[in-house]
Amino acid sequence: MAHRRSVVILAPNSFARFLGSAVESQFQLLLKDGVLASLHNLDLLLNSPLKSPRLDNGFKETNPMAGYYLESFLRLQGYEARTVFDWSDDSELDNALRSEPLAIALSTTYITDTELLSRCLESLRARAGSVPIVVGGPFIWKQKIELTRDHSPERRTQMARFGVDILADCLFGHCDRPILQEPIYVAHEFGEHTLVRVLSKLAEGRSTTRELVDIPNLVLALDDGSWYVTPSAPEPVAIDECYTRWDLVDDMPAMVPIRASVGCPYRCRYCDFIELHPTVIMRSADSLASEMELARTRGGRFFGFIDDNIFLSKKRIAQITHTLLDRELDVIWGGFFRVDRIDEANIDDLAASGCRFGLCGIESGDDAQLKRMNKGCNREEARRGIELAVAAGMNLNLSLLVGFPGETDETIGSTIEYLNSLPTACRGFASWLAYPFYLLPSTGADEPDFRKEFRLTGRRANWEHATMSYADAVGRWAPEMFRRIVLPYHYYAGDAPRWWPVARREEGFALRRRLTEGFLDRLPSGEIQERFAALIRFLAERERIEGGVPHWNELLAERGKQPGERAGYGGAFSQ
Ligand code: B12
Ligand code: SF4
Repeated sequence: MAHRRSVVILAPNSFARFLGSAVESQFQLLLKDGVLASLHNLDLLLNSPLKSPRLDNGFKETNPMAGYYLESFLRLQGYEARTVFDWSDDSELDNALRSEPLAIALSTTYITDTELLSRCLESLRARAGSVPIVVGGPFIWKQKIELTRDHSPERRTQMARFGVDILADCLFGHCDRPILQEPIYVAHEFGEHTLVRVLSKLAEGRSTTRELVDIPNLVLALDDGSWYVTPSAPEPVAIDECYTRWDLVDDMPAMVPIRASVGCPYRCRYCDFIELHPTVIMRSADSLASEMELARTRGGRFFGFIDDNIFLSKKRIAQITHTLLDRELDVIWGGFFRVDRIDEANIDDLAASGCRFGLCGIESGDDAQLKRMNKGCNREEARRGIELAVAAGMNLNLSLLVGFPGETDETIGSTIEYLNSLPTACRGFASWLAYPFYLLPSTGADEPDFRKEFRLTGRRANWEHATMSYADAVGRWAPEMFRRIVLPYHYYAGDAPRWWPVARREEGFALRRRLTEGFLDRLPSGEIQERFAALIRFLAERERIEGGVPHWNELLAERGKQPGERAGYGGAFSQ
């Protein structure tokens, strides 16, 4: 008999158990257990007095905010909610299931396609017996957007000309897999209030499609394999009041996720963030400060903003930084932002308010490409922001979009030349990451007129246009860029220890790069060892290696998991 008020939220921080590693991480050197070989981690392994120091695995293991938010939200509604973030094996899930939950709420914040969803559901069902599974979050919301926008016969015929089978591409198109037809899908921009309505029905023992159809915002499978979409209705979400109640969650994360706004006013052609939250809503300064103060009472000081773009305008930057400074919150923060919004007038406030890292979509160093992407800035505007930010001590991850329509060897050449002209010897540093273009439904690039102009066919990781294909972008151009760009490849949040002098950091990057290239070039083990030893001698305190440098395969993962060998799955796209 299920416990009537218990709910398990499954909000995984990684799907490595189903997917392996992503294509954009093909140049990242790995330690033995798959953890990133950041300089910070190597330094800890070599020099820490602890036997097993806690290593940092960067953003890939960042618990999604949805897990914390939904846990506190359901607790406020009187449920005994408990979130499972770590799904690297089933132990945490099995523990949570001992509460005999009324339902499992699976979050799709990081679930990006139907194949991954079905693998998750199969694995979950095997552990959960007959407990109802409710699935919600951005992937499900996107499927409904596609269904309502794309599924007219005219649109289907039109898209078929570009090699896109709309029905096969969408979860709510043709679906013949029973496992995908099982769950109760909540399809809404938010969805938490709909979830509560579903839970109260389940608590009354009512779980059939017929018994749920009067709840809005659901998509339910019918016996004949088709889908029943219940009417859409707004949810009473007001972002000033609806924030994570940090006093109600079990565990505080090292980096506290927080939201200052939803939506983005820009219209970059490759981006589908904007489709998720079509209206920009900004949170008030008071509300933001209240949440931060609450998190501070539980020891949270390091905040990761989850906004699509924190820097909505220069006025907004001023509002956020002044709030943090006036309230003397003494925090460290960062997140996705448009670096071209940084200028001489706001950089001092940004640094003083604790802004220390940015995930910045640069996309390209070629102005014609930026124009085709409708990026809304040129390369010199971005350069100014980057230079100011790194000089002020911020670490930036500049992500590139490789292979967007119009891309040629010349445009890639401009990007390489641009990145190589950025400053390196500053207090903060910029690293870069290559995302192959991933053609998403509901983006400007998916539109027929744009497709015609660039002879663009296919979707997701199966595209081709007049001058490039996905396979070229991943197999040829990304490695070429890695070899020619001098900035460090992005090794995630805390790559080099912050207290290192600049020269030491740069030398560490150069030595690790040589080692990475050794793997890419498939050098014999002896030569790998030479490069590894040079890095270790540089990093380790002398007394720690008096007995000699260990063999590379004592510290690093086997060759098959290193750059040049790892097969990656097609990931999403740059910001
Ligand atoms: C911030 C962010 C990140 C940050 C997270 C930092 C942090 N501190 O948490 C970082 C940089 C780590 C990141 C990484 C990635 N991200 Co990201 N990211 C986002 C972003 C901008 C916000 C996510 C967020 O936390 N929102 C706030 C929470 C509260 O909202 P939410 O998750 O949508 O949940 C709400 C509802 O959806 C609902 N809900 C959620 N789950 C459930 C479940 C049920 C049952 C119900 C009823 C409701 C419900 O309740 C919540 C409150 O309303 C979104 C874009 C966006 N605007 O959503 C992309 C997004 C989630 N990312 C995306 C992707 C693809 C990735 C990467 C795979 C990219 C890559 N190739 O590396 C990685 C994956 C990382 C991993 N661990 O596997 C995609 C996912 C696409 C999808 N699901 O279809 C998104 C949606 C962007 C996009 N393309 O549209 N990301
Ligand atoms: S890429 Fe960033 S700036 Fe451009 S529309 Fe998307 S969220 Fe906004």
